[in-house]
Amino acid sequence: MRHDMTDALVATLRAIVGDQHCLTDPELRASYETDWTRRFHGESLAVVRPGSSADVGAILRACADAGVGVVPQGGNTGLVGGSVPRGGEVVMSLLRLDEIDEVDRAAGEVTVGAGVTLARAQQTARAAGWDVGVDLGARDSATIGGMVATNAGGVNVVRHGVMRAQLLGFEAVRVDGSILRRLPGMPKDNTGYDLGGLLAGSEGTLAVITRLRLRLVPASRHRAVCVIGFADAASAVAAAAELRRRLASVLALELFTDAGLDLVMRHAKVAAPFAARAPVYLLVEVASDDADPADGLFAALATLDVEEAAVAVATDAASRDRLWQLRERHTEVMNAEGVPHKLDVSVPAARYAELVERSVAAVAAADQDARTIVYGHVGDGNLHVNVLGPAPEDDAVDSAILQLVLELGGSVSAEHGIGVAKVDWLVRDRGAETVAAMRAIKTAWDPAGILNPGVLFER
Ligand code: FAD
Ligand code: 2HG
Ligand code: ZN
Repeated sequence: MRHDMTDALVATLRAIVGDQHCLTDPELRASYETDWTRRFHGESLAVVRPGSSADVGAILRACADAGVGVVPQGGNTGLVGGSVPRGGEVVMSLLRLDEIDEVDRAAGEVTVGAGVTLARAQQTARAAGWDVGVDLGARDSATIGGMVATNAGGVNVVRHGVMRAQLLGFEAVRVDGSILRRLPGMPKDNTGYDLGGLLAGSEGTLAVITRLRLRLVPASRHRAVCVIGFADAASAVAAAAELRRRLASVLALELFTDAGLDLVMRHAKVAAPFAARAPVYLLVEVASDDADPADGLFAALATLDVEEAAVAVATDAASRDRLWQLRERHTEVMNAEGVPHKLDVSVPAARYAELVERSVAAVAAADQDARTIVYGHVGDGNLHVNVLGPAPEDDAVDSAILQLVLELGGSVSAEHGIGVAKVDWLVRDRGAETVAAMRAIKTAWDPAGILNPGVLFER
């Protein structure tokens, strides 16, 4: 594009948001242009920070008129490269849309701006005796808008479902500047197409989400966490299924391996759960309001074939947090080891243990020098295969894992989305007819391809 045209666009953007919220200096743009893993990077024309839905509409209209792409961005904690520019787009940071309404205590609902972080939404909900149904390790930075845009999952899906299931209303701005608003928040509201449900998981390709109405879940007064060591993945998966069947109080079922534990202990300086080491670990959290869920957990553990020396149970908040760190800090320590290739996948429950075992072998066959660490949300069939070693642009190991997942009847994206990382795999996973139907939706909402070009679909 000609310089005078981009200059004119930047001048218009400055007039909309003010100079301090239109960043063109490369140093000021830098943190918006590289993703959390450092695997994805691109330069933007400018970073704009709208302060209202009207600003969002004006920015979208200006960019559409100039034919310049827009990359919506929340906390920039996404792990598939969808929140950073590919080259020459305008990054629209939604962090200033950070208003939170009072919790509607009667309904157990709250309306929040798209830029509100999960941690702030949790604090607000908890102060009113409620909680947010989705929780994840990036809570201090991830925004509710980004979490809806990716249809985030996290650690409590086994009990409360994914982000789409928390959504009772939304406000979003289309590329022509028009505002869609439906915020009253009624659990039963079958009035035409579920456009909020469609925006959940749309990864910034259909509209910019500006406000959200969330259903809240009751806050649980009593909690207990335990970590159990197993000889192999199959035993851990079988125990997870049994605990889920026996205990209505199950809130989280997570899996990690000794290789991951080793890295967490080394980098994060967290102690092992117990003296004996095991190849595979299961973390279980139970929570309830009316009775102490630890009693039920102990009774259920007694029926499992586990060794006492390989079980750690925590009931007070500090010890529970220590056990959680063993699982939650995996993502951070992968980054400390290098620039990881992250494959977020899911398979039917019956194939999960096989995926754990075979993914390590599949990576070794594709690259004998690569290191593979797996962990994930076993209660949801969701595994995170992290590979260290290959260069960021070398995707041989990515292909090996995703091919295996398809063979096992799984999905190439469980909770992080397609982003730019898995664009080539969308059609292999969903088939040409389904992707054509998706493209028809994209074309109807964004005919000129302004919103997040290169994400979900090839440009
Ligand atoms: P961003 O990274 O800024 O954006 C993500 C995508 O959403 C991009 O495509 C972007 O264009 C789009 N987008 C953002 N805001 C908007 C908006 N307002 N309107 C339209 N589109 C928008 N994810 C999980 O699902 N489960 C986990 O357990 C989990 N744990 C994590 C732990 C760590 C330590 C880290 C770093 C990440 C983790 N993630 C997890 C991934 C990430 O936190 C989620 O994908 C989260 O939903 C991204 O939110 P964000 O605000 O950072 O979005
Ligand atoms: C998690 O479950 C996140 O910890 C991040 O989804 C996964 O680090 C990853 O690959
Ligand atoms: Zn996860």
